[in-house]
Amino acid sequence: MFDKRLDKKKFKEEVESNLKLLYRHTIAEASQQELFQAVSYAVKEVIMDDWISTQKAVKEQGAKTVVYLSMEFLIGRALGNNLINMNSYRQVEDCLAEMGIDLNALENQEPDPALGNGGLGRLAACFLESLTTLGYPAYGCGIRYRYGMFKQKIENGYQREVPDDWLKDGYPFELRRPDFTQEVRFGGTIHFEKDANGDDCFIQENYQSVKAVPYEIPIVGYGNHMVNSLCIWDAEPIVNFNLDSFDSGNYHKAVEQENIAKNIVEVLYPNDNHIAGKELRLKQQYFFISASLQSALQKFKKTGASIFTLPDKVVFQMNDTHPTVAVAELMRLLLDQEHLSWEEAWGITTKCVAYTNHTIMSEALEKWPIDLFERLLPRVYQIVQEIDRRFVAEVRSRYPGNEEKVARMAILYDKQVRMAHLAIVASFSVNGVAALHTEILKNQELKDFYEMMPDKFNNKTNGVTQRRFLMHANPWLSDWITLELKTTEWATNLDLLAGLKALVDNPAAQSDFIEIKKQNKIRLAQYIKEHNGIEVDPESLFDIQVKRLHEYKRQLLNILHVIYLYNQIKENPEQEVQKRTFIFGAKASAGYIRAKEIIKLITSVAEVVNNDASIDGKIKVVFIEDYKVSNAEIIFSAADLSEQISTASKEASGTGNMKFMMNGGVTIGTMDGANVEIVEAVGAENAFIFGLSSEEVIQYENHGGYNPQDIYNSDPKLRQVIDQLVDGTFAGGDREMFRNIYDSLLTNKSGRADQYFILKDFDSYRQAQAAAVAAYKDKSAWARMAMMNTACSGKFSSDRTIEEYVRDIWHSQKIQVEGK
Ligand code: 26W
Repeated sequence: MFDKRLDKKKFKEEVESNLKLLYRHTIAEASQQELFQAVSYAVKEVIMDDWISTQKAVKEQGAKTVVYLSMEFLIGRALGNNLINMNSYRQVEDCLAEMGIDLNALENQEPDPALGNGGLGRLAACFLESLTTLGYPAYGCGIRYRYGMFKQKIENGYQREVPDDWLKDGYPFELRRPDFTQEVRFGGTIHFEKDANGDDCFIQENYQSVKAVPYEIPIVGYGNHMVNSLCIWDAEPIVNFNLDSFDSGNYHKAVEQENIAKNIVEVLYPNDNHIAGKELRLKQQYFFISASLQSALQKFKKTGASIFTLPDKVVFQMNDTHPTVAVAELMRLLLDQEHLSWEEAWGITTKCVAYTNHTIMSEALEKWPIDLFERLLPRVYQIVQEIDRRFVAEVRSRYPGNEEKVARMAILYDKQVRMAHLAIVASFSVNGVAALHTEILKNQELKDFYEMMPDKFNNKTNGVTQRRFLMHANPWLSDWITLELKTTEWATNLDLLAGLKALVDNPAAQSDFIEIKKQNKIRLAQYIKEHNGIEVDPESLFDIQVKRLHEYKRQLLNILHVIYLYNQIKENPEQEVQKRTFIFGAKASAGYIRAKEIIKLITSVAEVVNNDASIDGKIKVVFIEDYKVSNAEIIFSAADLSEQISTASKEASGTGNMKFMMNGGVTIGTMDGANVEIVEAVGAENAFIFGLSSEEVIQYENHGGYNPQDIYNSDPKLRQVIDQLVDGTFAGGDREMFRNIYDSLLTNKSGRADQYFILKDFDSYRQAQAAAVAAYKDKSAWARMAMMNTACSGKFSSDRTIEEYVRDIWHSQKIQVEGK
């Protein structure tokens, strides 16, 4: 159905007029980028009406708003998805075609806004989209980083980081909202005075301040005319640069303010699961939190309602600990600006904030040095001290004499502010992101807190939006599903995919499914040819691992297995083998040396394997440069096998696993994170599970690890693989290039030997791989398996996740928006 407001004639005129206004160009003169901008503005024009109606409806219906606080929103490209959600993709495609414009090419002109690192940021984007599609009023609050996640170039097999200047051509979907500017203060000194009413009044002096200016990006709901906002804050100097000022003191001050402001939002920290503890990051956190909370309070106060009803109208969901300073900032606003008592302010705060934990990796747990925290945020620190004082008193009264417990649980400890503890103490809800993850939180990492406040803890298994990862990413499969189910309703009710189970044994349906997969593999093969110059065979088994590079995710296990296969093929040249393409995509944090070494190993193995004529192209290895949301969309749909092979207990949930599953990728994985629930949904016979269980891993860890030497000595084929790391096979004769990786597997030079149980799980992984290849030989059986994965993926829609958050945590209500 063509959106009425998007009538063809008007739309064409709009595009032409935009070209003229923006560039003084006609269609014939315009570049692709200019066309992208003009078309995007024409689409935005339509979105605007719904955006206005949504704001009006929220106000009139007085519904509770979910404020999703996150340092990261990995939203990906907007044009195509907005059109899908407006039910106008095909029509606009046709309309543009008539004008001689290729929509797909225009989509590729859009920068891929990468304001996030990986899973956590992408989850935030899926959540906003689902909230809107389901009709819940919501705001995302984050930072308008000048440079997002770096672009990755592979040079000589190594990763090089290139700045992501995503705003250079202008971003058509954002809207600057200067009238909602806020001031954010850092540093200085504080003292209190009595005001006219005799109330304590905090005075902050000699502070530095910056202006926080919001930009809003529309989040378009699917087929419901609802548009929520992602609000990202930019920093500007308070003292405007004054060229008339020849007073050098002022001049310097002005330059200084300008720099402070610029610095704050300059760049996204590209660390995933690892904290650097940098002052600038704390500044970023406070900057966007203070601005977001001030703005939320202002909006609330405009309604004239009593401040005590705040928890009925807004809930702040903290995406990991990164926004946790919100707890103290909300207290500060309620105490110092609203002049509430501590008990009153605490009563409100603890009904408004909730916390999601996304990782148990200890190096990711945020702790700030007290001296830094206090210097940067003097008043906020006082408040944290008071929260800590009261909490510690409570622990002491609950567990008299148990000072060890106090030490384990305190917020301020060992000269550090433990952000997770602050978040848990203040939140009315603490959730993990998959069933297994939540159990580990309750029974291991956060055991003390769970024992003291069990009611707060709950699980919300992650999900992903099918609008982006199926409808936009895989139009062929989407059309087929609609045809078979005779409805498009699965777009908003993914459980309907279960209807496909009736077809899994139907030969015609199987061959359709195989054909669609093949088309997607051809599309990816073309991308690889264009971007890597490598020829891959779409008839080969596509085995794909795409995700951030981290030792716990074990890309190393995958590539060691590739080496193993390569050796086997070389030793047995006559043996029939399944042709396979191993595809990797992964960014390493700039300072994560081991991760970078692993990238170099993958690209080096690719170099040798792909150029060894003796193996006759039986296996190929591809490292896709610059893995990001936009190319992810063409990668997921092309996978036969989905690699989800983290060390059990380490991956909180994973969401790529769900994207593969929806698109008919079969999981080869460990019983970790949401894999457990994927296997439960699809049946163990439709996945390839291997490796230690999380209990076993935790057992070993509690007993100092295990001895990889035993395995090295008893498995000659694996030993050969490990030895090849240091015999120059993949390093042009250099025996040192991969020495560190070798050492990490066998010795405890730096930490525990084989900390991630790669040798321990190797044989089990090898067997699972062999089982997968054997299964792949039977085309019909494989098609059945792949179809079962799609059919059983309903649970992993972020719509389901959001409904659970609403039911158990947010208690918000849907609103109705009338389309014009
Ligand atoms: C402070 C540095 C930092 C940055 C990011 C620490 C931790 C993070 C995130 C927690 C990392 C992350 O993205 N975690 C992932 O979150 C996903 C969404 O819940 C899960 O699916 C992944 O399993 C988890 O690794």
